[in-house]
Amino acid sequence: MFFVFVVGTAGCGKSTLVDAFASWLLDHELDVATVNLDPAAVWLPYGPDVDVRDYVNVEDVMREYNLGPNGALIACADMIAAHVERIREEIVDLNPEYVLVDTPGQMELYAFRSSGPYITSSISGERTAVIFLVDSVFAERPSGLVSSLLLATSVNYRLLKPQLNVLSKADLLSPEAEERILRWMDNPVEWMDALDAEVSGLGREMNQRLCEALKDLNPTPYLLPVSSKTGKGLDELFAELQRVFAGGGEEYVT
Ligand SMILES: Nc1nc2c(ncn2[C@@H]2O[C@H](COP(=O)(O)OP(=O)(O)OP(=O)(O)O)[C@@H](O)[C@H]2O)c(=O)[nH]1
Ligand SMILES: [Mg+2]
Repeated sequence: MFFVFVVGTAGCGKSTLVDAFASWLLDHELDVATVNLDPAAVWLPYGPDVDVRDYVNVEDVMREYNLGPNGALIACADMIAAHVERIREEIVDLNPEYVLVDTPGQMELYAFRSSGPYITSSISGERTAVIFLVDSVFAERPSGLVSSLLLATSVNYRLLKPQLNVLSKADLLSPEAEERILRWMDNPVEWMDALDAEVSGLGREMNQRLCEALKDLNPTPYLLPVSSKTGKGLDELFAELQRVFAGGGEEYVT
């Protein structure tokens, strides 16, 4: 079994990608199971084969413990950890080739609390990859790309799995904007120039240092443009995941 965890900021397109990529795998006659780890999901574009809401319901937790929405989500994250064995059994019983895992919208709850990395390592197997979605809306600005890649790096640091960074909702970008973002990734000097034009003063100095830190951490950064709406990039996403699973994953650690 190959496990793929889809992670990213609220509304960046995680659930839609799980839906689109599951359909892509099925169209290519590959067996796939979808797992929803978001206890607060009201509606999902796919019917999850394994669903954390069968174990933990955020509204029940709010009522039972008199918690607000964020407090309840924190409690849910910890409660899910208590059910990981059963969730893992459900997945193993299905025995698919690919397991696509949709993670909670509140990325910091998933990645930064101790339960998220614990859940990830408990339900996944040896062949596990993380897809981190960088929302196109943020990446269009040079400083937005810096902060998105810093987030990608902190998720990588927390989960410690081979990670593939994806530019999501690529259909919303003009061809010129997409090219520009990919050029910034390849050419830090051009990225720094764009940062200088965008921000002044303290922000400028910080941008430069952060940009350099990102380059130090990953001298060959990679960002794959994908659209779940048009299907653009899904072939490449599969090919890149194959490379990660084949053991060439080190290069994707951001
Ligand atoms: N144009 C376009 N819209 C997209 C794409 N992927 C997702 N969206 C839209 O973005 C919005 C959020 O998508 P979701 O898949 O729910 O995002 P999410 O990351 O699962 O959201 P949360 O779980 O709430 O954090 C929806 O309106 C989607 O239709 C895409 O590739 N292109
Ligand atoms: Mg979602």
